[in-house]
Amino acid sequence: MTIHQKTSLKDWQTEIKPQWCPGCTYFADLQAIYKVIIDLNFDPTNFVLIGGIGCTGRITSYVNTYTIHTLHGRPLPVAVGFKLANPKMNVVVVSGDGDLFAIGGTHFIHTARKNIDITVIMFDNFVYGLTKGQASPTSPLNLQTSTTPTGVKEVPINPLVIAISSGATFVSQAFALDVNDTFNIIKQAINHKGFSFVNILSPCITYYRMEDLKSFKTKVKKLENHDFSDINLALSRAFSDHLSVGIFYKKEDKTYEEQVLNGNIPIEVDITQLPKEKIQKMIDAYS
Ligand SMILES: Cc1ncc(C[n+]2csc(CCOP(=O)(O)OP(=O)(O)O)c2C)c(N)n1
Ligand code: SF4
Repeated sequence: MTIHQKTSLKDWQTEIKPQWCPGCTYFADLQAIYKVIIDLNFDPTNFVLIGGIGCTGRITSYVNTYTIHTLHGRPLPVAVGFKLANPKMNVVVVSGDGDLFAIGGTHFIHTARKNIDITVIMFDNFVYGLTKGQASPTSPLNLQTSTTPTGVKEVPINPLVIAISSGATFVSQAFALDVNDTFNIIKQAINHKGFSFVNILSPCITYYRMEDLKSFKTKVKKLENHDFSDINLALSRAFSDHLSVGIFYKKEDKTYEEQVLNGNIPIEVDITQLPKEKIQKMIDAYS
């Protein structure tokens, strides 16, 4: 055992108690994530967790490893930079539906199409939680929120369809209340070589109406009789079974870093030795 090795839940928890509403589905998502990193025997010196903002982004304070709490919508560009500079690291992004599909929507598309070997886990609570329940891109039609008093009128974004059609090579969905299943799916996503996406259906229990929450549970089904290697079928199931859980699409392909780095490890740069005048000249050219 190296001095870095962590084997128990206690090792991976920080002293900070999660600041989520009592009963929030994110507690279950966090448990599934802890279970995976223990099961995969992650070495914290080779593991970075990158989050955006919102209730979801708080997760970076709860896992005892390298973490980066980025700006709203920006965890993916940060993750891409991190992976290219440190291709041996396990890079996992945890972000919300507002973060990944509103302000960060274009980053999602362009990161998926790179097939860079990172895992993106979305806590899909169907609203903006931290800022008190405004409608988000995944809010279902007619959901009443503080910004949509007469109900949401825009067609909700389908994260699975966007991920598959953008070039992600592992696209899956889990349900917060089934921790074991979520654990299994996240584990497969992390083991996948390429851009993997796990959407965890995690309805916000504070800003989602209670009657909708109850009926939500009955709508979640297992994705059965499916061939995840068939992209056309995957897209059609992602449309028709958007509340099903399982692996919708999976494909082995070259990763971005294999192609651009071509086996070369990026050199470490001593920032004190950077040619400051040259850099200033480049900055001035844009000002
Ligand atoms: C540039 C910018 N605009 C707005 C905000 C305010 N803000 C903080 S959290 C949030 C919504 C987050 O929603 P989501 O990503 O779904 O996460 P959740 O809180 O639901 O987990 C917003 C709009 C911000 N932090 N930065
Ligand atoms: S607002 Fe919703 S998502 Fe945020 S902590 Fe509370 S229950 Fe969870």
